[in-house]
Parts: sequence; C-alpha cells; structure tokens
Amino acid sequence: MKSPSSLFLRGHIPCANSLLTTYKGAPNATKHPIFYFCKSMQTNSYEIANGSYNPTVQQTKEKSMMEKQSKKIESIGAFQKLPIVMPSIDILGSALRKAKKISPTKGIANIAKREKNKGAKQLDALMKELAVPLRTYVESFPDKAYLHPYERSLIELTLGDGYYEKVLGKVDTLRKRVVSVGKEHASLCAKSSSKREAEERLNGGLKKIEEIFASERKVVDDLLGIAKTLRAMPVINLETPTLCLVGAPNVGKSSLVHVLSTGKPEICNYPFTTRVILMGHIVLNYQKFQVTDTPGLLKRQDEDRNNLEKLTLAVLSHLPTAVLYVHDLSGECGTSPSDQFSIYKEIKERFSGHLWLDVVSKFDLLKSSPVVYATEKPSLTEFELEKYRKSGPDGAIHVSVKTQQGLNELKKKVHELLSLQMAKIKDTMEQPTEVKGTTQSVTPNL
Ligand SMILES: Nc1nc2c(ncn2[C@@H]2O[C@H](COP(=O)(O)OP(=O)(O)OP(=O)(O)O)[C@@H](O)[C@H]2O)c(=O)[nH]1
Ligand SMILES: [Mg+2]
Repeated sequence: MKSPSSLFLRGHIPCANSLLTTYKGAPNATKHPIFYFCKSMQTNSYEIANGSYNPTVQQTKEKSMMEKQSKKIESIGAFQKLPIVMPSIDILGSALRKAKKISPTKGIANIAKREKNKGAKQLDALMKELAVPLRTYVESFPDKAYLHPYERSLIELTLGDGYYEKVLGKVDTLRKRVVSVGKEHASLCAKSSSKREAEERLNGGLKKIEEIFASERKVVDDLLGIAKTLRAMPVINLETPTLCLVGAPNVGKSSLVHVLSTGKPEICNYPFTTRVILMGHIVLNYQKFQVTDTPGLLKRQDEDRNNLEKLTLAVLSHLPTAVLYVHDLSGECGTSPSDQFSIYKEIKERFSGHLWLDVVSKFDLLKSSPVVYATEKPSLTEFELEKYRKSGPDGAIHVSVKTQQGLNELKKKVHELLSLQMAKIKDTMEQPTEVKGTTQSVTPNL
C-alpha cells in the first residue's frame, strides 16, 4: 500500500514565522525555545504503514537543546514572555475548518484509496491543529522551579498553591488524549476497505476528536485566565532602585506613595485577590526610581498570615528593595502603637539587610499625650515602647499628607536612600558573573 507518508505534518504549524524569531537583545541572539519545539514537531513525522501509525523520527537533538534552554534560571519578567493563549472555542473552530479543507494527495486514481487518503489526512490534521497549540503552551509556560523566587511567590499567592501546575498538567493530558484518539482514527480510516467505509470512519473520527477536545476544553480557558492574571502582575526592574512601603494596614502607605510618585497616571493598579498592589515610579532630581506599595502587616505568626501579608513578605524576601516603614501613632489606623512596635521589631530584625527609613505618618493627628489602647497589656509599657509611642523609632521623619509637613525632608531622605541603593546595585553588578547570578535569582537581599 502506498503510504500517505509525512505529508500529513506539513503546513500545520500555526504562526510558524512568528515563532521562529530570536530573542531581541539576547547576547548571541539565542533562539526562542519554541523555535526548537517547532523544529522538533516538523522533523517528527508519522507514517501510516499497514494500518498502523508510526513516528518516523524519535527524539531530536533540537528537543534536548530546547529542554536545556527551558531549564535556564529566569530573571524577573517571565510573565511578560508567556504565550498568547487562544480561547478553546477558537482553537477548535479553526482546527475543524483547516482539517476539512485538506484534499487527498494528487494522482490517486482509485476512488476508495483517494477517500482513505483524504480521511486519514483530515483526521491527522485535526489532531495536530489541536495538539500543537496545547503543546506550545505546555512548553512555553515556565516551570515554577526555574522562576525567580518573587515570581514563584506571586504564582502561589495569586493562583493558589498547586493550581498553576494542575492546569498545565491537565492541558498536557488533553493533548495526549487528542493525539492518541487522532492517531487511532487516522490509522483506522487508512485501513478502510471501501469509499463508504472511509467516509464513515472519517466522520466518526472527526466527531470523536472534537468530542474529546470539547469535553475538556475548559482547562485551556483556565490557562488563558492564568496567563492574563500573571501578565498583569507588577513588573520590577532589578537594576532600578526600588522603594517598598511597609507597615500595618491603614497607616497611610498608599497616601505616601501618591505624594512621592510622579502622580496618579504613573501608578498602576494591579488586582491581587480582592485588593490591589500598587506599583509606580518616583522621579527625584531627574532620576527615576520604582516604588511599590504593599498590603499591611498584622501582629501574628507567619502561618496565620493571609496571602496579602505573605505577598509583602515575599517582596521583602526576594527583591532588593529599600524599605520605607510607615508608623501611625495617631490611634486612627486600627492597630495599636504597641502592636505596630512588635510588628516593626520583628520585620526590622528579619530584613536587617535592607536599606531602611522610618516615617511617622498623620502628624497632624498626633496628640500631645501618646496613644495607649485600652486592650494593651501593662507589661508592654516599657521605656522603649514609651519612646516609640511618642515619636516612633529613632531617626523617624514625621510627616503629614494633610498639612504637607515633613514631605520635603522625606523626599530628600528617600532620594539619599535610593542613591545608596543604586550604589549597592552597581556593586552587585560589578561582581563576577557567578556571584551576580546567585544574588539576583536566589538571595537578592542587599
Ligand atoms: N489626617 C490624616 N490622614 C491621613 C494621612 N495620611 C493618610 N491619611 C488617611 O489614612 C487613611 C489610610 O490611608 P492609606 O494611605 O489608604 O493607608 P494604607 O496604609 O495604604 O492602608 P492599607 O492599604 O489598607 O494598608 C486614609 O483615610 C487617608 O486619607 C495624614 O497625613 N493625615
Ligand atoms: Mg494601601
């Protein structure tokens, strides 16, 4: 029997041109991993011989290169490189349209043989039109283990632990099912004994593949949702000094971000569960810096913290930010000064490697006698705490967004802090490559 041969695979790689591009700005114009994937798909052809469906090329050199590339440790920015995931309904519609347009190989005079050839080719095309995008997604979404720890935390905290891997795993399972059922039906159609049987097997096969895809296509839409969420995450440039505002909830962090940053248009809102993370830029003395506003921290054990608090800790743990710690001693924010003091001491000790500046907010509301909550335990009224209640930690700047008091001094100090941060970043960058890589991706605390 004349084999329909590797013709089946030609012309079914979507967007081949756009995928065969090189990374812009990469040192040696390294080819994108998808390039190797497409090449491997093109070189892995199948033959229908004696009714069975056999791969003609096994694992290629390109595939192992692709695997090697995908294991490279990422710097921050992986979410912006995520592939565009098509809605599942569009993948299915486009695959069916393309498959049904496939004609039999030219020159087959026998009607039954021509129908068998057409049927096998159409079934094969449908299988590949569905499987190739799924495979591209599975290959192009990075393995969490190779991401920057900050991005890994974002995945866990925004999507829920394990959800990312679960959805990718399901997409791959769907791909495997489509391939297996597609091969089975293409092979069956190629073995038909008459034109009519070939037609029936073609229609039955198309229906079966469509059913399999349709029954599980929701996982592709879940992946689309993941891509959208992750792409909307704040992007931090590790080479630009960053100021991170930290403190208990409601102490005035966001108000200070608004004052310090170049204005609302430069601050973007990024959804984070039901709240938002603010990322923006500050321009001080013509220099541009980054600023991040984090969710408030409460006085409690790490295991009791919600995801918003965990995000704050992730920023401090994994990003080389300078800290602007905000204290509200006015009694307005809902966290007592003594609780704020406990949180502050813990965080300061834990992240002692960060450059640090303390600010006491809402100075216009500060009372002459320090605020003491009725619920506070007498044992906490020690000297250090008394001092804290009156004026905050040593060296703290007192500001009010309402009256503008202290804001110029704050801007000056923030500029000094970020200039120091810039010097630290330069130092890190001038270190030998191995040390730099480790610092950026594993222990970025400066
Ligand atoms: N009187 C006065 N009120 C202020 C000042 N700064 C902030 N506020 C008010 O304090 C409240 C909380 O301010 P935010 O800036 O939202 O505080 P936050 O720390 O970002 O709050 P969370 O995001 O919930 O942690 C708001 O009602 C502000 O208007 C200030 O200097 N004086
Ligand atoms: Mg806020």
